[in-house]
Amino acid sequence: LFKGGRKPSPSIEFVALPKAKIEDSFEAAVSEGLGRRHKFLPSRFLYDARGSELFEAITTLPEYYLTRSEQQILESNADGIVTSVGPPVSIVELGSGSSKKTTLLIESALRFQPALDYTTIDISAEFLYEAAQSLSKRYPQVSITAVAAEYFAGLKLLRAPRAPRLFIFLGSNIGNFQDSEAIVFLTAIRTAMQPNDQLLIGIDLAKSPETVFAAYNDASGVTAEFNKNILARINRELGGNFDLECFRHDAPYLEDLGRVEMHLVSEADQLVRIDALDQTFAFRKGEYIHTENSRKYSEGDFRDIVDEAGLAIANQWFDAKEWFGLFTLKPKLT
Ligand code: AVJ
Repeated sequence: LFKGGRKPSPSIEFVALPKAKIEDSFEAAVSEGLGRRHKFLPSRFLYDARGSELFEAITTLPEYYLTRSEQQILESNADGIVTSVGPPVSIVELGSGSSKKTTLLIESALRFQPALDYTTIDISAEFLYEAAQSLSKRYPQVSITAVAAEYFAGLKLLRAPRAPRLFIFLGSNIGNFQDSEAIVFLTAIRTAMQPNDQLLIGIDLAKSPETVFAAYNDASGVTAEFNKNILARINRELGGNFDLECFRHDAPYLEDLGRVEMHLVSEADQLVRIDALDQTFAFRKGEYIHTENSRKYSEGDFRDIVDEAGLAIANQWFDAKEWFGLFTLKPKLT
């Protein structure tokens, strides 16, 4: 492993699930979700190429503290995180890996070893490919495997690692799941883990409601556009005729449930036709589509979820305001 003085040549390997599979599931999810009494669309469909671009814009908003808080923690602690697993270490990221945060970990690994295997799993193929290309240009020592798939399918495609793995799941992306789903998800990762692997996970913590609310209801309206993009996507891909002006972004912080919900509220009684489904959906004024959950965890809630998934907290780090937490998790000894 990593023997000899020769620098490895840059490499990217792409693994993609058949595109039809992803599109079919969008069609099915829209038909099923809009047919419910409480209309619902799974948040993973927010992230097509346009949605991923809008989310990147969200991460730079003054109100959206999550990304900056997490980055601050990584800037101070990347070496400690990486050396708790290696060297040598390999990295498996759930998410596109385009972020500054990923490069902090990659650069840290490369301070301790001459080369690195880095695998990234992301649903948005276009975004994933761009991210992989630019990473490869910047870090020729990194062998990149880019897997365009949903997380569960992607985890099953992983090959045997050449070094202990640091799985990374940043940005409080886990907060999109209900607690029962989070347990299923973490269990799937634990199942893919070997005893010496660890999972680095970022979670957003419960805090003042005003601070949380502002992060999802930004003054410049980028989050509103991000939310509405799912309707635009239905129009683009499934021949829908949603009038985006007739829906309003709303994102209440439901403190007792410990989460923000993103809603698209119908501004009028209206009918929306979706050609690909050959279906028409009726909306009453004030009725909403629930498009996303964003969990704000108490430390106790998070600990319970981790435990249920057969994992244990190895270490934890916080930003100065203790708004956000980074945790390394390891498989529990059974
Ligand atoms: C990417 C799921 C972490 O919940 O904060 C940002 C998505 N939604 N603004 C979050 C999101 C609205 C984000 N996650």
